Amino acid sequence: MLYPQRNKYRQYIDLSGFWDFRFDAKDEGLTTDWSRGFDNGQSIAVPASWNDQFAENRDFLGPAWYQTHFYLPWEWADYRVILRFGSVNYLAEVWLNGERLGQHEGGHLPFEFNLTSKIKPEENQLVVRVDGNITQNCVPPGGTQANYPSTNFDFFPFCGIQRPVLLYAIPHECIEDLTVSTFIDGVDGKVNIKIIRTAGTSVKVGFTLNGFGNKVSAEIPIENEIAETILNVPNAAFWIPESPNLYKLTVELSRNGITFDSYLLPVGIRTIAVKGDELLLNGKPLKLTGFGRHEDFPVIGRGYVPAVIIKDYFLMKWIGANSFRTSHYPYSEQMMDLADCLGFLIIDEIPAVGLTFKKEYRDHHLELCQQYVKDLISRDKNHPSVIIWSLANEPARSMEAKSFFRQLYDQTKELDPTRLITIVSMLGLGEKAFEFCDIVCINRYNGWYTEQGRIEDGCEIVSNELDKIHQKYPKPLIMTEFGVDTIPGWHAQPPEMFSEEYQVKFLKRYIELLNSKSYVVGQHVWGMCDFKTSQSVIRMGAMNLKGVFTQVRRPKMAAHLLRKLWRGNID
Ligand code: GCB
Repeated sequence: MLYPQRNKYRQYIDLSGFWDFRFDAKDEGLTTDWSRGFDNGQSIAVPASWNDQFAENRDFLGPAWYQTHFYLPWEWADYRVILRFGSVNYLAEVWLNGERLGQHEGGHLPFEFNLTSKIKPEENQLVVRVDGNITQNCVPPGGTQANYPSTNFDFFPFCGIQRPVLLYAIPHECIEDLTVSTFIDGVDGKVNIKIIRTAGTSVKVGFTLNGFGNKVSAEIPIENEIAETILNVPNAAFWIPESPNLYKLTVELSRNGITFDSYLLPVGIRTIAVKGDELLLNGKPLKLTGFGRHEDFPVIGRGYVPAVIIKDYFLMKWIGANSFRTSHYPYSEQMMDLADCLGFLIIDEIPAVGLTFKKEYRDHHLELCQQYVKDLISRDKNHPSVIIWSLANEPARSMEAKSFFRQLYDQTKELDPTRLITIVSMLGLGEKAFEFCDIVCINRYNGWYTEQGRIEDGCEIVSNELDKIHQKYPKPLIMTEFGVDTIPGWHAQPPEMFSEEYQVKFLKRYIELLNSKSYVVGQHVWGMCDFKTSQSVIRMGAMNLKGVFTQVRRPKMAAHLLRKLWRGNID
């Protein structure tokens, strides 16, 4: 799936802004035809979660209705016109001018509708019904814990249209998709490009890779819908976090010397692999420092806010992080683009958090996870920043889990043999999926949920356990979560749970421990920032306070500690 772009042959408009909105507490909208347009709406910002925008209904998860109107730009008359939603959580049903376009299940991934034959030259009305209620049949599953709103995970189930809605135009005959994979041969780079184009008569496709004093081109005729070529880049400038070199790949379709479509893709030449206990980027050992985190900000919820993305990357650079995990769902496409430009490495996770493997839901869960894998790879496959696909966070212990993940793993490998695959588990030795995962990812909270107030005891347990896990699964290991809730400004000496001193001590001891084990190739602190979650007795103010920054991005003492540990004494 290619992201819409603007050039001589392609255009898009962003439908973001204030839309009309109505809660539908009685669920009467479907039977009383709100799909044809509804009255008495209130204004709502799109994109953004609805939960924190109003004084009431924060915990109401739907259904709710959105509507807006738009005109087709007149110069688009001869184009294919597509409507694209970046993310709607959780279930979306869409109508154009009263006609049902379809529905989509699952937040955080894009979906589209072809409007070409449906759109009117005059005003068009777009209506979207969103249901954010998550049952146990959903992925992620809801409704299992005593928290409110009830979930089977620890973040607020924000709902609504959370990322941009775009209307875009492409030529009827066009570049449908591009898949780029890169290899290294000594000092040279090899860029493998697969193109899918609209079926039709023979065309020529031109590939030009430009950058760092190099321009490499190829032109090939294509008869079929799919064609593949390899560009050799002598003395290539490889993509690494310290120098995230991006070449510009231009792909053009032409017939009889006339170009009729073009697409520009940034390309980072890099490889990722594991060998023995090592994680290798371009053949060289790599250690990850960084965070598990959330898309979360006051008022906007899980909505797309460009300024927060910039701020977060700035803070991650400041602190010396080179990586993060998109816990516990795919992040915005703009976040991924910037990671390529700024040199961040990403563990890219599907929204499969808290899987239960209960018999009655398992088949649907697997189907959804397979769809998520397909859609995530289709969306993110061309990002050099993405090095690992994560198929789940903390699945439950179950006899069924291994075969569930084996199927997902095989599907993922087949779709993308160039990246590593993992699941993030709390089961440790008991996680059977580690037998086939490429890399082991573990979350640990000893010294917090267990060994409360006893960091040393917690660390000793973790240390012994890690060695045992590594003996059983001799692969590189990433500690994908470790952290403690910390009230900013709360102090205690000697350190006590919830105090800033306790967070500092906990992170320092864990990092010393992780640094002492050669097979540990990554340390991701949980979490980067405090974030909103459902109400429960263990979540003061309905917040998870394990951030080293507050929700509004102010550093706690621990942020300064991490900066020292990860960047050295720099000032
Ligand atoms: C975990 C989960 C994460 C929670 C965290 C916590 O293991 O993966 O979603 O937020 O623990 O703070 O309890």
